[in-house]
Amino acid sequence: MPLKFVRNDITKMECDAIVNAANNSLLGGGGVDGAIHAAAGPELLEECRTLGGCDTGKAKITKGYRLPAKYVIHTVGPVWRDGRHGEPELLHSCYRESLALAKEYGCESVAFPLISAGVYGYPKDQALKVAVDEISDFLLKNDMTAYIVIYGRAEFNIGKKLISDIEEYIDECYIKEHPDQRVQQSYAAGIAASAPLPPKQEKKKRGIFGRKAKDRAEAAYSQMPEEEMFYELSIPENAPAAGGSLDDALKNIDESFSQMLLRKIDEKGMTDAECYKKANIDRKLFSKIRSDVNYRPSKPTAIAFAIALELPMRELQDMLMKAGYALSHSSKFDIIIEYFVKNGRYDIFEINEALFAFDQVLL
Ligand code: AR6
Repeated sequence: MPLKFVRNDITKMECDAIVNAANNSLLGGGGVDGAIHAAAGPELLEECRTLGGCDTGKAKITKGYRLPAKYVIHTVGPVWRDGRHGEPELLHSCYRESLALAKEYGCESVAFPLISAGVYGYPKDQALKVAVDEISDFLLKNDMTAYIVIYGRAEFNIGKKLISDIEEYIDECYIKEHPDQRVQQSYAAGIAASAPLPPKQEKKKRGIFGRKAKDRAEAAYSQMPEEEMFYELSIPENAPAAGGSLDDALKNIDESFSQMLLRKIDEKGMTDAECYKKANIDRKLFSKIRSDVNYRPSKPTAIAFAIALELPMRELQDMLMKAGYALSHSSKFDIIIEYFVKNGRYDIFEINEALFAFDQVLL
């Protein structure tokens, strides 16, 4: 996929170029800069001496020497003051200039650290957002694979509010899927749990399996008609009648994943490229799916397309079914996807940040 998040030391990245978060002198320093110079060897510093420094927000390129990467793109991020001294514009510019250089040198893959997010003090969540915005914008128009290299866990920091909303949603779904006996009993007894929660419970803290979410989920569960507890799986209109021959049944084979994908792209008025880029899917993989009517994608790929097409929950489930998958409340990954779809949030990079934060496979 064109934008990937990886947890790694950037000096180990085997791609055409890695980006260095340097300073104006370009003569080395601490942090990622120090690590890159140490791994590349003294020849890197020698070449850097010939460059005459670099302005903040700009970028310069050198060879990679002893690094696995062919090139190092040195860029100088802004020092964070309060966000009102042009820091965001300068940081955006670092990514734009670095990507432009990577393109000029024919790079097919480039890895970025979170520029300015260390010694220069840029708030990590905001630095990450700038990185994702600028790189994904570039990838919409260019064929390249970009990596955002995450060095420490704290660097990946989607908003606390979003994390707690997702946690609460996971709690609620988990409870619906795994109702304890007490809940089942109250459901059987037809207890309407619409009464407000006792004040003591209302005050309790939220969080993974926190009481408040659990109580609300139990209340919701006990009010829910049985058929709504599970997704409806619609039986196709052309489903063969019981007792027909196997040949007849096979004649009625349903639309495949690939056919549904192409139909939906047309219906949405998108071009193929718009769709696979928005889905963060490689062009070659898309071509394979396009040319093979029976292609069976991986589950994350199928979901990525459904997200790019902004399909509502029911259609997303339908599309997944065609690839042989479903979303279930027994999986955190599935619940997180469902959370975003139900809230109409179809930004694949935001979803990936959340999946990463919850240690799940990314799209
Ligand atoms: N691989 C990937 N990421 C890393 C690595 C690594 N090996 N090491 C650190 N990071 P910083 P800045 C992350 O301080 O804020 C230097 O002295 C780190 O966790 O390296 O732009 C320069 O010479 C952080 O998220 O760069 C400048 O003087 C990110 O890389 C100054 O620091 C950037 O942290 C630049 O400061």
